[in-house]
Amino acid sequence: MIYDDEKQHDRSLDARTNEAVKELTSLLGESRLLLDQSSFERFGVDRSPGWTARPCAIALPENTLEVQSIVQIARRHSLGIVPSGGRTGLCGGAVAAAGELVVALDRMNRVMDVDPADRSVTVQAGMITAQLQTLAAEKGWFYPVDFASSGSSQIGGNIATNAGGIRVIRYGMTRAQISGIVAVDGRGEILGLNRGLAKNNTGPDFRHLFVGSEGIFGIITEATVQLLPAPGPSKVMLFALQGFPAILRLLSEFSNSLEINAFEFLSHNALERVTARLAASSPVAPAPFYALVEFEPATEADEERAVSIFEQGLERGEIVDAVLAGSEAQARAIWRLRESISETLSPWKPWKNDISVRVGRLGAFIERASALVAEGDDELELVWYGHIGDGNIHLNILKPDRLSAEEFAERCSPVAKGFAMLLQEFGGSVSAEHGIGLLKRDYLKYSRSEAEISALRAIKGIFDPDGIMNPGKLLPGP
Ligand code: S2G
Ligand code: ZN
Repeated sequence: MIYDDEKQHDRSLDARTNEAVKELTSLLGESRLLLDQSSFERFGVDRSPGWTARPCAIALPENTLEVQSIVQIARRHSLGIVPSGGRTGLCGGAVAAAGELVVALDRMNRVMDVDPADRSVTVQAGMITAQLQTLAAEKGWFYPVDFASSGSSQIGGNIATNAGGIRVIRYGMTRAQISGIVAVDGRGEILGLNRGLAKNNTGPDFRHLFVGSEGIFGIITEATVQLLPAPGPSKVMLFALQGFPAILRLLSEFSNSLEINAFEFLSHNALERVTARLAASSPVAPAPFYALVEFEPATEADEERAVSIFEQGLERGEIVDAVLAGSEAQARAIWRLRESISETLSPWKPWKNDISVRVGRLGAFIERASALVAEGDDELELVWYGHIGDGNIHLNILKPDRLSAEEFAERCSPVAKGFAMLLQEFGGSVSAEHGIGLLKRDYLKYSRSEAEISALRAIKGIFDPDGIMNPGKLLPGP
């Protein structure tokens, strides 16, 4: 049974749905099987703009066995399921717009185990990312994955979308932190994947299939997370730079001589909008671009090295200005300028290009991308920012007030298509960290081959033979 995701079935009137709702209510009780419109609006969407929530019901399970029973009931009644975590996604991956059952993990936020022997914790999927960071810190450990929405995103959703964020350059994406996953697949089978083992060579590791699967194979219910020793003190610098060549040279000099935790960049119009919104002032002189570098100096000499990189760049005329945060508070204030970009831009309902190429190809790619933009629509304002240290650029196109959402999408799609073709040429990704969801399905073919996509369909057919898991997401239409 494949949903025709173009049609908006109103499944709430469908007999099968009513039967399923009855069984789900007796399983969960009325307080955990929600049918009211405000719950639909709260649980039936994510942060991507322009979708209308049309679930048939919201289920709030408390453990893996309940999730298994929910999947069995949904399967019996051919009811689509949308797994829902923190609903911070940006590509419609957690949108229920076609009468699906939303399975929200919000009630599943318990710590199941803490194991000092291998410095790991096992938590339910609904644990908020920031809670996990705090739990790690309380034990003197460290959970390194961090991004602007970590205060509301859930670890299950972070795994399902392989969330990245600001520290990927040193610690990798969510994938690198996960040593075990419990999931219920579309057959209703409970899968215990890798079980937290550091070494397990018993064939292909399905844990890695579920990371980044965006709910199309099943629902992640628990995760075993490998934590790190707490890092040493770090330093934060903000550089004002003349252009991309200066940014890339700075990246190369830092990454070849210092332990970098983060290397971010932003364009001048990003900083201007953020400082206006926060009523804050920039700690550096104005310039076309800025780079935020966080590094962990092992010695005094490391800090001196960072300062000399600045001085040499200043002499070459590539660096306009820089500041080395003199306190924790100043470091946080500099980070706030970077982390506030997304929220600052949201009133303009931006078209978000979240793209990546290998770092060594960034220079050539940016040249071609900038030319593409220059040929484009000069009414559309572009804001460049992101994790350039990982080769990941967030290129947001702001919607002019006078354009409707449809007109804006029409004007953006040539640019988005141009980027997708350019990324294909550069072997890059049309979605570096935000995932595919509903929004980017048509661009998948520019980063995944037909052979891969057909294999992905076949694998989905194994874990989800009836196509009830997050129907219409990630995979382009048949
Ligand atoms: C960032 C946050 C999501 C967005 O700020 O790095 O990934 O809105 C983004 O682009
Ligand atoms: Zn990002």
